[in-house]
Amino acid sequence: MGECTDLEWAVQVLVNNFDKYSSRCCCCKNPRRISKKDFRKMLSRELNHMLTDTGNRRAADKLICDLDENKDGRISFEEYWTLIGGIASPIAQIIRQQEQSVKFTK
Ligand SMILES: [Ca+2]
Repeated sequence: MGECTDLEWAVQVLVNNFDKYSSRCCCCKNPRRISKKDFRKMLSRELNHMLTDTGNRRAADKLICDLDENKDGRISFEEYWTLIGGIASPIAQIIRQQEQSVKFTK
């Protein structure tokens, strides 16, 4: 692929991160999903600055439980995307607050 825009790059990073931790079931053709164990690994390795308590197993299990909409015990791409959306919204607020405070101090 040639040069990407920042947004295209960001989406690729998110998709690659999902691929890194997800796997396909060997006996069926189901789409890739992240197991609970690998999801905990992903939280503690990739999101330890933005989510608190990522090392806390009980907090991680609760998050998995909340995200696992179809209750199959694994995180699908759609369920993973819900997590990303959930993180993006408070981060966007923080960025806007910072922009506001920069405007006021100028
Ligand atoms: Ca699921």
